[in-house]
Amino acid sequence: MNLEAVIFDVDGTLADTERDGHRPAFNAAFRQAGLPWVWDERLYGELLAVTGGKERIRHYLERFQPTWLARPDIDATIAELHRAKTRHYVELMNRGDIPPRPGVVDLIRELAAEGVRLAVATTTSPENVDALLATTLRALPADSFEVIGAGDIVPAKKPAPDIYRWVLQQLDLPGAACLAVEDSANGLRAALGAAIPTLVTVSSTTRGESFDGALAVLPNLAGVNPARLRQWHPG
Ligand code: XBP
Ligand code: MG
Repeated sequence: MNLEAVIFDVDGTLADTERDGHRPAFNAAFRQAGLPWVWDERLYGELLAVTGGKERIRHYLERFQPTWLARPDIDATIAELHRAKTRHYVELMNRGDIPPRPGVVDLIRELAAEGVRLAVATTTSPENVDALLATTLRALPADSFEVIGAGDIVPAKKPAPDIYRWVLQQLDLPGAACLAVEDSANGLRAALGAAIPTLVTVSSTTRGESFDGALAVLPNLAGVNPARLRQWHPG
């Protein structure tokens, strides 16, 4: 089947946002709420096993602050912390310090020029995707992605395949006509679960993960063009 669409993950794939954006934003939200919780790089690397910001905070509490989970207002507390985290993340992006990963902008431009359809499938909040498009990816037209699947639009986040299935439905394409680009084992599992051939571009937080089933595993997307994607795509 011809390659009709490429579906990009966001965090770690388009930019190194986990290390430079999400982690500091979580810490800023905790600080602002007067909480002594600090997620250093090592701990954050472990917490990344759980995707989704609200889910990650809950997972942290389960492991390290179990008494917090017994509080009657814990759901509201997590939701408020996460809203604050999103505000800090968007502010951080607006400072403009986070560059796209190598090869990302050229590849997206070249795919668009060849008429390949473009989409996003991410567990991150839609506000975060908008901020990334307006800052890190401002070299691209704002409407580069025809479909954006993000955040709570599906209840089960990666590694569940739901977000990829939702995007396929919006594109009205079978998985075999698409190619997904992911940086993590959770993301790879999600895309393969929706029967989408998947290329992996390893990020600073996913080195050392295992990527069985990927079409190829690359250090980044530098020099990757549509012709190479078609070679990898099973066709
Ligand atoms: C990204 C994530 C996200 C972000 C936080 O995974 O796991 O949860 O860390 O985003 P992927 P929110 O790259 O596979 O999409 O705080 O907005 O949920
Ligand atoms: Mg990712």
